[in-house]
Amino acid sequence: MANCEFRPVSGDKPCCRLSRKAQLCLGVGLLVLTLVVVVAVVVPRWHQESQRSQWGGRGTTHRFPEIVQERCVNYTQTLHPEMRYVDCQNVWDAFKGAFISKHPCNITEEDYQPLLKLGKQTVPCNKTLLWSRIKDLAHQYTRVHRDMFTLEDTLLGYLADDLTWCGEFQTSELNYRSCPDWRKDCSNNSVSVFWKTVSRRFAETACGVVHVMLNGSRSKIFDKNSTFGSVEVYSLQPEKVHTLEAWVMHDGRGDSRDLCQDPSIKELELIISKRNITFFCKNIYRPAKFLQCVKNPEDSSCISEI
Ligand code: NGD
Repeated sequence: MANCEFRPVSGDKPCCRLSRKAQLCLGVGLLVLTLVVVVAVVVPRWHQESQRSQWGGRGTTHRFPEIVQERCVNYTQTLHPEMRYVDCQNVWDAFKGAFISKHPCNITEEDYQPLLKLGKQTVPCNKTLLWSRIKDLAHQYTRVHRDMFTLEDTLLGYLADDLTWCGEFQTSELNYRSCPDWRKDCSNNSVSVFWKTVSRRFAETACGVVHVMLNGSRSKIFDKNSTFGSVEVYSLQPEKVHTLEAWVMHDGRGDSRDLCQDPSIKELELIISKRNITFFCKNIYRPAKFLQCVKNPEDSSCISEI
């Protein structure tokens, strides 16, 4: 290697210009330094970033912490002031604590127990509405029929509905780039385990007649692999729930088939009867009319609707 002595060029004032050799040495030195910085700082960061974006699902919803806290305040102060006692800071801490720093594919129902404790809520008997594959219509229904509750009309369901969240193993960060997809990556991810846990508790605490809205336009009207079919159906307590009434919603195009005779509905009936719960099924042929009649039950055209 060149002998790097910093000598002024002859004839020039000392210290003002460097010899060619010294310039070369300085250049090589700077290059080496840059390389060291790239290897030591940039490469690990890049590796971390690429690790972060490894999942096949959408990343954490933008402003997730703020949205959850805002929703908590809105729910407990405005929508359900009887829950004013809930401390939303504690709720957020418990929510975060369930998944932050943990491997996003290794979340357990146990992790959400502190949050469940803070979000305890009683739904009156006969007022629980479950749904499967027909969320919007179920929500339109409870928006009109305000004494009925879907899971998303309770605090915990309300906090999380339509949001995505996940953390990163051994860091306190949220992953905004990607989260595990429950089909492609893993089922024990923060979102799926949350819904499984809160759905189980929601069904376990139901009493009287429980209703479920099902989508008559789907090939499997009742799907035993859905959350309703795999969690909620088995969490209803026969000591408290005497009847499950299914509403099979038609697509509103005058389809007059009796979808209560569908083989998947028969399968549901069998599971429910075996659990000592009575099963009823109703076709709702015109969902739009049905909603109108929920709004104006006195209307003469509504006598035959549910
Ligand atoms: O692991 C999963 C899963 N993770 C996310 N989702 C999952 N569905 C599974 N079957 N298994 C998503 O849940 C799925 O992509 C849908 O966007 C959403 C609801 O699933 P859907 O329409 O198939 O209906 P499910 O029967 O699975 O669930 C509806 C019932 C309803 O009575 C609520 O009380 O279960 C409760 N819930 C479960 C999951 C999600 C609500 C939600 C929700 N609000 O997003």
